[in-house]
Amino acid sequence: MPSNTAARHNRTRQLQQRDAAHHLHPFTDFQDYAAHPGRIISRAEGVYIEDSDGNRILDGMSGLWCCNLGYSQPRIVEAVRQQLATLPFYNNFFQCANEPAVNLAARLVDMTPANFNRVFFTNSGSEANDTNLRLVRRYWDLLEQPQKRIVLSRANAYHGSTIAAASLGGFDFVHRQFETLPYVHHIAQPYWFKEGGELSPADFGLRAARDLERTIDELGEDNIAAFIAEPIQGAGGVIVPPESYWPEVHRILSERDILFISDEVIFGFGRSGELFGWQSYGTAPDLITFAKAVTNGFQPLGGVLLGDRVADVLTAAGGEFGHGFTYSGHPAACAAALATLDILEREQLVDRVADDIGPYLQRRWRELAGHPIVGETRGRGMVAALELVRDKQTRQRLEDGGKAGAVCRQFCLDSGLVMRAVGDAMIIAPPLVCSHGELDLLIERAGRALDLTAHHYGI
Ligand code: PXG
Repeated sequence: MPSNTAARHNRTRQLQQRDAAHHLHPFTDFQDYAAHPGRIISRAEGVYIEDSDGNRILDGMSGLWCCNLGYSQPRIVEAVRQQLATLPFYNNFFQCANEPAVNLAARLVDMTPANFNRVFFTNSGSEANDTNLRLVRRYWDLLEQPQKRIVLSRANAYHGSTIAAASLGGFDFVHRQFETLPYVHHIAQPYWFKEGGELSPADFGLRAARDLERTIDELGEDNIAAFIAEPIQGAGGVIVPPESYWPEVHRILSERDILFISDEVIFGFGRSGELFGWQSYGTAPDLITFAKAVTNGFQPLGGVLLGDRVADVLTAAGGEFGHGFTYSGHPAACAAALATLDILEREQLVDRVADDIGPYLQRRWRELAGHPIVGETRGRGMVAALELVRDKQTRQRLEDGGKAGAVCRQFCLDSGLVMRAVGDAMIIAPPLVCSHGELDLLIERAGRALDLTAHHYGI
């Protein structure tokens, strides 16, 4: 082993030991992590990450669904640098504002459909969803309908990790670890492959949508404040709903006086081929949650875009809105967002997803459906998923307990690809700037990982 390589390995081992000894990681089994130390990511370039041992890995997950423009964006870096040199921080409380926050608010409003004219900034998607609950509650109080308190969400949703956002989320194992908010109720999710049984996708989509109607009727429209949903569930496994689902939800909501929150933390800023995912499905949200790709993941920033229906009530009323964060509208984060949106627009990346790279990914991804252990492929724009099975007809899994996903994920990494496993669903959300050649490589490496997984299970 050459000595610089040996030195690098030593350094990696040192970091791994320190990491295991002192650093508690999100959504991680602490006991398991101590026994199986993580990979230290040291650098990134284009659509590749590089670990401390020098392995270059194609990042099929855009960081964590956020580096939509890839890792090499010097204009964003320069915008942040300049902002830190000019005004590294000032708050937006007590009759103050800073220039990047003002400009970003106006910019977001300009980009969004005409009935969205106000923004509230946070540092993350979780805080943005907490903010949504505060906005919704205040809205109904100001309209003197204080009995409208229940918020509906869906099983297997992900809306973040604060107490409020995790209550909105629909992961049972998470709910068992804390006391959830009593006024959040969950309805069915539109996950046809897992729960559709003998129903056609179209019939199952209608059934899942009508669980919303049934629940509203059961709990009483007068008691329900809002419904929150992701256009396509992301962390839940890229659950692309059957085409029948959203039109039916839209009908149900439009016949009732209930606010609709579209959680666009993953789909906002182009991933579906529209600026927001709800635009791909023709729904009409009153509130939009955003985060992640708004800064290309380079700075923490999230927020809520308020439709006029809510904003007009809140801004017409007197009385302080008792909510906000030290870093709401942080100048460096807002500067990063402004630079990100410049690139998104200048390079017409939303159109590129709709017309070129999105269709290309979907076409190539569907080729994997022919693989012996793939039960379904699905996707839209720049997200896609496949289901690992032993038997395509019966949808029998390779192994009980959703463990095959983790096996396949390891083979992906060994093949130089970051692909995420959600149980036995393998999911990708590559950068919107990927070339055709980079997507070809992604498909080739995913195919290799599938071959190795099949071999592992004796198929
Ligand atoms: N809403 C949605 C739809 C999300 O996907 C959040 C809210 C929370 O955002 P913050 O910025 O507070 O993390 C998210 C975050 C995964 C994974 O494993 C997904 C997210 C976060 C961490 C892991 O796919 N999404």
